Amino acid sequence: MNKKGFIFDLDGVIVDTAKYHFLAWQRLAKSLDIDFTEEENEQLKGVSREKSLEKILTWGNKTISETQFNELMVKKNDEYLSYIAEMDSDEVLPDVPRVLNTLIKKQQPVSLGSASKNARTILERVGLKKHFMAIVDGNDVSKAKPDPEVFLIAAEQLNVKPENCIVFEDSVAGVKAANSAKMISIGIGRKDVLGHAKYVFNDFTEISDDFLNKLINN
Ligand code: B16
Ligand code: MG
Repeated sequence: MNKKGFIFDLDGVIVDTAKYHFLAWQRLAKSLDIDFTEEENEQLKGVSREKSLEKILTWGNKTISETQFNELMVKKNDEYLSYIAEMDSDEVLPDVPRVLNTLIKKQQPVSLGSASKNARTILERVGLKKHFMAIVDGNDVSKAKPDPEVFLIAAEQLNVKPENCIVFEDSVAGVKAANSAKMISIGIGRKDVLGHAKYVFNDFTEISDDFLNKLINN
C-alpha cells in the first residue's frame, strides 16, 4: 500500500482557534492604542507569538523594552488560554474527524505541524490527540513558518520523504513553508488569500474520500 505523510496545521485547520488569537491580539493591541484590520490579521496566522507581537508593534509604530515585550507576550497568552480552557470537541471544524479517520483506516501516517506552543493542550481538550502519530509544534522548532522546519521535522518523524507529504494549512506563511519543503500544499480557506497553494478548499466538507484516495495513490 502507498504511504504518504499527511501533515495538519492546527489553528484554523483542525479547530477555529484563529478567532481566539485574533480576539486576544486585538485586545492587547487596543491597550497599546494600536488598531489592526482583519486583513492585517491574515499576516499573523501561522506566525509565532513573538513574530506576531513584533508585527503589531511595527504596525503601531511602537518601540518597547524587552521586559515589556515579554510581559505582553504573557498577557496575550493568558487571555488566549482562558478561551481555550472552554473548548471541547464541538469546536473541531466540520469533517476533520472524517478525514482523519479515513486516512488512519487507510494506514496513512498523520502528523500535526503547528506553530503553536499550546497545540498539545488544544488537541487534548478537543479529544483528537490520539489520532496523531507525531506532533510537531512551536516547542519543537527554532525557525517559524514560513520556514519549512516544522513540516520537515514532521516528515522525518513520520519517516516519509518531504515530496511524499501533503500539508493542510490555513495561513499564507504555512502554505509558503509547505511549498518550500517541496510538499503538496492544500489551502483551507479563501482562494484569494491562499492562491499559492496547490489546491484550495473552503473547508474539509469539500474534500472527498475520492480526492484523498488520489492523493494517496499519486
Ligand atoms: P501560540 P498554527 C499558530 O498556529 C497560529 O496560527 C498563530 O496565529 C499563532 O500566533 C501561533 O500558532 C503561535 O501560537 O501563541 O499558541 O504559541 O496555525 O501554526 O497551528
Ligand atoms: Mg493555522
